[in-house]
Amino acid sequence: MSHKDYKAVIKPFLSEKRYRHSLAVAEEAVHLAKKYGADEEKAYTAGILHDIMKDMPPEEQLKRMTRYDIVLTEVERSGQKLWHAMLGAAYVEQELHIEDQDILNAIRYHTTGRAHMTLLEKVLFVADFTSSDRDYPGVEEIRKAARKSLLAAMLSGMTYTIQDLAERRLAIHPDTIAAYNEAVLEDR
Ligand code: DGI
Ligand code: FE
Ligand code: FE
Ligand code: FE
Repeated sequence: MSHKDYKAVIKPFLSEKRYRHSLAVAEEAVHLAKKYGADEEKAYTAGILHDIMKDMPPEEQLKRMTRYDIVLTEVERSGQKLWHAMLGAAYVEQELHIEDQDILNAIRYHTTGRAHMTLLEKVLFVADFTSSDRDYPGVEEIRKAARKSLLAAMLSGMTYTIQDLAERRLAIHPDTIAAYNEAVLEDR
């Protein structure tokens, strides 16, 4: 599919803001792919599609997950923000017939991260934190880290996320913890 085709595919699913975010993440993912040696075309595809299910009402997300035989753990059920990544990967595979496992995993794990992430998975994970539309407190620090290394940016992003989740008394997904632990130990 051409870049124009991908834009047309995601457009009807997303709010204007989320559509712009998706374009910005795709652009940032290509930038990081160039810098760190990942496949630029795959980075674009993963970036543009990563939030395709994000604006769907939660009940419809649940309904669609049943269709793709996605079974949620207790932590996943409690974390509505986790659903669009799992569902997005299934949708992209089943309906858009994207077969590249690395692209599917990058989408699947873009919210939590996980242990042993591939370069492409890391690129999307960091691009989602540092894209030009982001303006949360601390974004500049993560952008600065991303200029140095993907590991530094991931650590900085995951620290922010885990701290925020704990303060809000939300459950932290095992994949989030595994990604964090691996990164801290690698950073020593
Ligand atoms: O979809 P985006 O907003 O672009 O970004 P995202 O897919 O990274 O989602 C971020 C949200 O996901 C944020 O509200 C925190 C939440 N999140 C990330 N990791 C976890 C989590 N929520 C729970 N409950 N557990 C996690 O481990
Ligand atoms: Fe997302
Ligand atoms: Fe993210
Ligand atoms: Fe996103």
